[in-house]
Amino acid sequence: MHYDVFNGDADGLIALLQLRLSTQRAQPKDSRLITGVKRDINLLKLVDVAQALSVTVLDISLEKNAEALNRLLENKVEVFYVDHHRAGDLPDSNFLSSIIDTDANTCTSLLVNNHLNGEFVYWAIAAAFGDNMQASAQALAVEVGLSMTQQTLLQELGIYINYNGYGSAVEDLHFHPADLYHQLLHYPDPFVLIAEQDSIFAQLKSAYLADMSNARNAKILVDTDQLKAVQLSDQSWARRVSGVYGNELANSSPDKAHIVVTQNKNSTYTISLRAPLNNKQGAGDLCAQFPTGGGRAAAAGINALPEEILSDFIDCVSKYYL
Ligand SMILES: [Mn+2]
Repeated sequence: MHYDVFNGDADGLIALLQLRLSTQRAQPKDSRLITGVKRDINLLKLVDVAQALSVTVLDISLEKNAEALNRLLENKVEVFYVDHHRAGDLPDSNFLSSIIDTDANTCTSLLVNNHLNGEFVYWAIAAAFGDNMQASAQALAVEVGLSMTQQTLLQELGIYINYNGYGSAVEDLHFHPADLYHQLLHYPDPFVLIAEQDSIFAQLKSAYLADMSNARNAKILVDTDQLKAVQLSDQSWARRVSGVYGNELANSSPDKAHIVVTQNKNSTYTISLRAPLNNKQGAGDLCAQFPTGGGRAAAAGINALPEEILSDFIDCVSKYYL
């Protein structure tokens, strides 16, 4: 049995899409999918070691999955690992092949695009836009000769697929990422999907627009030259839209850090922190100072910040970016 383990956001999902659209032509791969909401990155431990012959792992931190990875390798399971998050020390094993690059301007789908020599470059561009890698996505789009209109369409597609991955549980999502992946497999060319009436693209677009108009009315906690923090309520729409709303805020004020605070049921907050786009550093380290926090230098989060230390966290962030 082969397992495909992927982050349920645009980057993870489209990384797999590119690989399987490609290998579909050469050798159909009958695989078991393991995925979840974007925040759920402890996925590798869900692989059944006794069943697994090989595993492809996409867009989840190797460091956070090191224990499960070592167990697979010890059991002679072949692992192909592609990612751009903190990796820690790479295990030394003949059963591991990996493409790991933690550069702030690359993402897993762009790494897969290189690996496949650009075979599904339009999908890779959509994924890079979805992961909010504007500059890299635009550069690649220009390189392959896309018009501004085409770029904008791929950007929308990436944003909507990425948006679908956000939620505290898969029940919050419009589509389970595995179902979405299966549906998208019918479209080697994303422009065919985009042009279709009542497509997944159209469905995600209208859902996204409705959630975003709710988010624009969110309560503003802090708004200074360095930092803007907003708070969303404890509802499915808020859990879905928090990440992409954070991207929108970041893009509209590139010199500010942004915090989106979402109320949880158990007196904690889910935190999404974005470093200023013009100073992509520190977010991961800031979040890692708090329990259940972590992430990349440019974008990071805390899954359950106790209510009483929200103001400490906000102080910490605003001092850091002074
Ligand atoms: Mn990613």
